[in-house]
Amino acid sequence: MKLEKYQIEEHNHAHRSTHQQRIDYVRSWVSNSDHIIEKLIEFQIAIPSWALGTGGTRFGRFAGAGEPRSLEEKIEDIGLLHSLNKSSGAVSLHIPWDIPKNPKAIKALAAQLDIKFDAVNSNTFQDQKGQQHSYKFGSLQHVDKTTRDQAIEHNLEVIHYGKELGSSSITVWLSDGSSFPGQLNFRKAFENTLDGLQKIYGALPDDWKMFVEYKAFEPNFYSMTVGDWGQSLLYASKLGPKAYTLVDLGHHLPNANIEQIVSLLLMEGKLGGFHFNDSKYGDDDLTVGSINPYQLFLIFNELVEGMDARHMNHATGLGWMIDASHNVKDPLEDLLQSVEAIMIAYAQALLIDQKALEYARQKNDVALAQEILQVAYRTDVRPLVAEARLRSGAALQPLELFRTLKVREHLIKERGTQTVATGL
Ligand code: PSV
Ligand code: MN
Ligand code: MN
Repeated sequence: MKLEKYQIEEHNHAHRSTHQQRIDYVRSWVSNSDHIIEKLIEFQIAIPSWALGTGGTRFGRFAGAGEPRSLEEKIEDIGLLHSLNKSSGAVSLHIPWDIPKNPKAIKALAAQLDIKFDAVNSNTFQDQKGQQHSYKFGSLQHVDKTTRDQAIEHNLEVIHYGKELGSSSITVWLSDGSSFPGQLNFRKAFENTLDGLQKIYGALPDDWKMFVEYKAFEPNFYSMTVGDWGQSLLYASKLGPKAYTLVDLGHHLPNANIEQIVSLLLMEGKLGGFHFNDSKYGDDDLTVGSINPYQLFLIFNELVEGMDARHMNHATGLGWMIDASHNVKDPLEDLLQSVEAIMIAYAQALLIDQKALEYARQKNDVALAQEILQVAYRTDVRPLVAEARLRSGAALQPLELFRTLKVREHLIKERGTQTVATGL
């Protein structure tokens, strides 16, 4: 299924006058609204190839209908999202879940839909059919060298696919760790892992980045070999200038101050990018902004301030990716909501009067500092985000249009109820 230009235009026409009233109101008191709208238009968020089907939990998966049956159909789904919001112009692939069997054709299809390839992800957290050595006791940390070599080889293969598609980064997330005290020699596990990462790093093309993703717990419950930003930063620092830390919002212990972590990684020039999602308890992988949108806003405040201080381009300076996938919502509707939540948090952060905030800090005026943040957070910036969509040819209300056009129903007709969707 493909959305036609006239369908978007008709929808926008029907919403035009209400939108005009709303945007005029915001413009009447937000002096830099055009600047914000331009920034929003540039900002693109990569959709994970593993989130286009219903995710599920370790207890089960309730597959939806009309889900993509191939990588081509996943790219087409992202094309649908992108025509609805013009902010989803990238995909992040997970290998071997989504092996591009014909990279040239996949690349051409993506280009046609204006979709770029963000980081490719390796997978040494599951055993694949026919795999010689098991990752039950880890991959890069493994006590057995042949298992470690196999994991390294897999990562090199992922880089190879990435090169063919025009990707320029690899995200390495390891489930390595231990579930019981005594199971692992922490130092040796770290050293083996570093050695493996060094070999992978050595195979990176000059203009590539390596993102080292950390996670506090799960699937291992006693220790994780890349368990927090400290360990990730340690690896990234030892690896070299092309290695960075990747922050997945769901990978922290409860109540962690993620915005502070973001600020310091950025200060060190070691923040590589994000896996956006939301959670109440742990790695819940819920829709971005569905539980704690204030935290997301505070993270974007650090990003805007920190990236401006380092003269970084907001749109291209970091890897902006979603990593959320679950059981109950239509995956495409869910992703539209996630992208919207990110754009809202970004727009709110762009509203912050950073000079006034700094002044309040210098005066130790804590109440004023809080006011400045909350004035921005409590502003309804949705008309700005909608205006950015309007100007880039997308829909004023993407979710509503998705439903009015019965996109899922069309996909079910095309694809039936079969699904090959993967994901954790
Ligand atoms: C692990 O929880 C993770 O966040 C990593 O990014 C994986 O690549 C992804 O989820 C798999 O679903
Ligand atoms: Mn992740
Ligand atoms: Mn995760």
